[in-house]
Amino acid sequence: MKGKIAFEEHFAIPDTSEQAKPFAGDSGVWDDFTREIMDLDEERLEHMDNSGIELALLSLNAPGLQSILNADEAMNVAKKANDKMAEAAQKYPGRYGGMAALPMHDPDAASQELTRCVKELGHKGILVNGFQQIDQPDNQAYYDQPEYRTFWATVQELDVPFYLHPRMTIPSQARAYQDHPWLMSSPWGFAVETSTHALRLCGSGLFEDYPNLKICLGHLGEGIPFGLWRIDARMAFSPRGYRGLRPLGDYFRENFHLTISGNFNDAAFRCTLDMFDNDKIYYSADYPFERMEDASDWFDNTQEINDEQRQQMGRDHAIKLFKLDLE
Ligand code: GRE
Ligand code: ZN
Repeated sequence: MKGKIAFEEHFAIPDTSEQAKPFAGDSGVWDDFTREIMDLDEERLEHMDNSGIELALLSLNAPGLQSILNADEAMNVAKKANDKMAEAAQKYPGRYGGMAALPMHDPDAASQELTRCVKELGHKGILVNGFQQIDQPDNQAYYDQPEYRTFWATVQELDVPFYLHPRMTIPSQARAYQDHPWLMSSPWGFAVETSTHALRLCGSGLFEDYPNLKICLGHLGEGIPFGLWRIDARMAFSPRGYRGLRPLGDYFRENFHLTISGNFNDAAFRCTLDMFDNDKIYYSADYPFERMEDASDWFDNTQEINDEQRQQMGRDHAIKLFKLDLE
């Protein structure tokens, strides 16, 4: 399928490129990987062409700004990353757009940079890499915390989607992963960390206060569609501390949007299609952690959807979600 739109497509700037090193493994792939994640020119565009991606909304690699302890330093890197995305969008019109990188230490500063990104740079959404570490490595902020309500007010007002992207649990919290570093990152820990954060948002009353927020999750919803029935069933018995007014599944179904990034599997896709509004499921790849060609080979051919649905998920509904000036 041609004309696809993808929006979990990562890049790095020199300030963040070293962060992904542990994920590249011990072999010689690190040099290739660095080249791929830094590149916003011919090589990336060639992969996009080969896999039928017309437009990629770029985002900073994980953990990005969220592991930079100092607020000023993180803002400095944010501005460079956000400017870089705008530059790429200008250099290759119609091929790139931006998902704002935001330091989340201070909700007001985050709102200000977001406003600059949307109004001045033309970014289409936000991508934040999970919880924010602030000042001390062990100080983690989750965005259901009350101090973030002013930030969410800005997001709702600007009406841009917020992509909650994975990052790893920090070492002091990772006893369950001890002696199993492989378990901590993208094979498993990413989904545990990110789904927990997403469920915190659902259970905090956030979507009662801001019912028009649009939260995106990758990887077919980080496992939540599979667990959704059981979550609501069990919460009938133990809803301790739950601050939603309606069942959690209502918020998840109404306020969330899911991409197929990095989860190119018919069985998982069937579950997501069954559990979730098909108008809020979208294409994305997760380059360079996944091959765009792999994402497209699967998405373009899976028999779980027909070609009309493919067109909607691959393109039309993303145009609507991001209010893109495209047909
Ligand atoms: C990803 O997006 O899938 C990812 C990162 C950073 C490290 C590993 C990884 O963004 O898989
Ligand atoms: Zn990703």
